[in-house]
Amino acid sequence: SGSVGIDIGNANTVVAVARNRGIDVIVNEVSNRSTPSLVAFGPKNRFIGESAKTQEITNLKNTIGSLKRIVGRSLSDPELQYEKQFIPGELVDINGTVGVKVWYQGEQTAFTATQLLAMYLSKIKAITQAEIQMPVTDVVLAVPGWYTDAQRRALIDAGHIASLNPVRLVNETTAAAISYGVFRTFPDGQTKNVVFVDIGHSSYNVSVVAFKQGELKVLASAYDIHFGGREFDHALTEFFAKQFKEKYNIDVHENLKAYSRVLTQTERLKKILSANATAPLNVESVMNDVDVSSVLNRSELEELVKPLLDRLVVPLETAIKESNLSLEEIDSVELIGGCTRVPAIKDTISKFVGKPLSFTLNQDEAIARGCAFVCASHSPTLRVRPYKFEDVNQYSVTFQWEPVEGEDLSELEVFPHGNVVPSTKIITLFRDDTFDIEARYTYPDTLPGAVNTWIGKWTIKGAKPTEKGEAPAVKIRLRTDHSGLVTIDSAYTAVEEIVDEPVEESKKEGEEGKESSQPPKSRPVKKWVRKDTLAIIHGTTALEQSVKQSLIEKENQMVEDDKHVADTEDRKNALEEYIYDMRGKIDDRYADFASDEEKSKFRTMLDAAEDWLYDEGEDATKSQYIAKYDELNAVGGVIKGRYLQAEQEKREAEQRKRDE
Ligand code: ATP
Ligand code: K
Ligand code: MG
Repeated sequence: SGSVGIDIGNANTVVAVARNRGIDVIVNEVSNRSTPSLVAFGPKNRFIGESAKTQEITNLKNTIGSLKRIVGRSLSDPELQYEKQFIPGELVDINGTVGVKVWYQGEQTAFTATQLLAMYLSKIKAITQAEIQMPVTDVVLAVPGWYTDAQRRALIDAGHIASLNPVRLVNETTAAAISYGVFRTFPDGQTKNVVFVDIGHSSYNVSVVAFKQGELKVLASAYDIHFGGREFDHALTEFFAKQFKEKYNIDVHENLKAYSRVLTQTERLKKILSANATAPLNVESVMNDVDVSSVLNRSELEELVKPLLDRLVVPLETAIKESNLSLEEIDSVELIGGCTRVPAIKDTISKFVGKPLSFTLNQDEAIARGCAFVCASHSPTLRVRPYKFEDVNQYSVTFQWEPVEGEDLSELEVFPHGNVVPSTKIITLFRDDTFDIEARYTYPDTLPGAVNTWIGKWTIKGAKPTEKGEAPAVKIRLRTDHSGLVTIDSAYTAVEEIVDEPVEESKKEGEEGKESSQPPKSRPVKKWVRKDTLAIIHGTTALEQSVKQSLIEKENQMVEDDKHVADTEDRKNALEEYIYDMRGKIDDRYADFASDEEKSKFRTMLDAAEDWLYDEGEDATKSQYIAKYDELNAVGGVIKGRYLQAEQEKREAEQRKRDE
């Protein structure tokens, strides 16, 4: 299977694949290097990616975006109130997680955000497989560094539902840093400090990264989760909405489609203003048969988004401060993400850091490329240069337990903010029975919007009293793993025993290699000796295996349904084409190969089939189209056969002539 990296953007998703000769970004079915992150539903099938974008404006409520923003959240999350302004569909609760109501196959139904993301990933998988002509299972997915444990687990679940194997999650700016560092040389012993700024459609992430030859370390990261191109578009669209109310007496807020069309044109205008001083905006017959038009210049745009621009330096300031580097120690500032094309953003950042900005990386593809590299390094078949990278823990994690008598501690902040990721810490509890350990985020206020602080509960089974009737020491390996997931790796009982340990004698100069006549010295030391491995029952926000299995089956069924609809459409097109093709040829190429009676009969058949296609055959089944095709071809095929036969004889006769 290929080594695939996926940067799931809120607007566009980019896929890169690592092969022996390097890393390539793959193109989708319409040859684009990125695919709209949308899933839509119709009367018969789903539309995902490009096809979802094409039908978006005519099917707004059934076209779902913001997938990465809602996944792993519950309906009661206050953050979803903010998110609602970008989602025309209705959000609902499905077993404690957020879902979206849609019309699909003629019925009102709802899918969880995890399922919707799985549908999207399933399409991305199909696009990738078609392009690389290889099965795809192992993938590395990029996530915003601000994702919590629940969001990370939900994304992994989505990957599984799409029959993918997410071997690892990598924070987006870290992935960009990897593509920056891997193919660069840093002179011996030298460190280079680089700030990565990614401003995309929905979020603004910054990381300060220290590079050395063959490795990188993320020193600090900071975020503004409500800062991206969509906030710009929203501010500008509100301005135009107000202007149109005064100028044309229409309120585009009253009409979802009208608002959406203005929004689309506003985004276009915004992009034009990144390269031009002024830009026009026109929407024909936006509502009530009114055509609207306007014009905006760059300084007006900057004024309208001033509240956003005023916040721009905050994450930058935070990350640099936490990295303990001074501005002078920063060697360069690399910009990625579509929104960093806005001149005012570039100017403000450049002014703040007091140096020119760098655009070394491909700003749309760096993250996916970094992920593909990481996926390749996990692959047993691909050989890649070794590269070490360390990330940083964003949210402090506390583990807690029910204390037993004599125990004064019931919780411990194990992985503080700023801690290295991945990392392991062993704690010791004295227990002689099954017990639970839970993890939660220590500081709710630091999380990305108010979320449940609970991370998970692990039940550790099988500890028994020792021969002396005492509770044995249980060593518990707590971990933030390489995907940023909080977990308990293993647990085992251990006893302190006196062990003889050889003493390393410091050899005197000149004695090197001399045989020692004395027996090797050893001394008794107290040491923890590992005894029984204990079973752990994991209780996290991840889906249970049985639930996941049934969602995998559902997804596979929907893929089948989509395929069936696409096949039916193909058969219908084939029939239509056959009718037109044969109607032309019967009086031309095949004219001499059928009797007048045959031709007239065939023409009648073709006419009838055409009438059928535009009547009840408009919406027929796949087998009906096939049957109709075969019926025509039973007659047409014979005529065509005579023609081909004659052509063959002609060629043979010519060949004989040449041979003579
Ligand atoms: P996220 O990283 O938030 O998940 P994403 O990765 O999909 O989202 P990008 O593809 O990096 O986002 O950027 C998309 C955003 O960049 C859109 O809001 C788009 O309007 C904006 N954008 C793209 N080109 C330009 C441009 N020339 N000028 C201004 N903005 C632009
Ligand atoms: K993107
Ligand atoms: Mg992005």
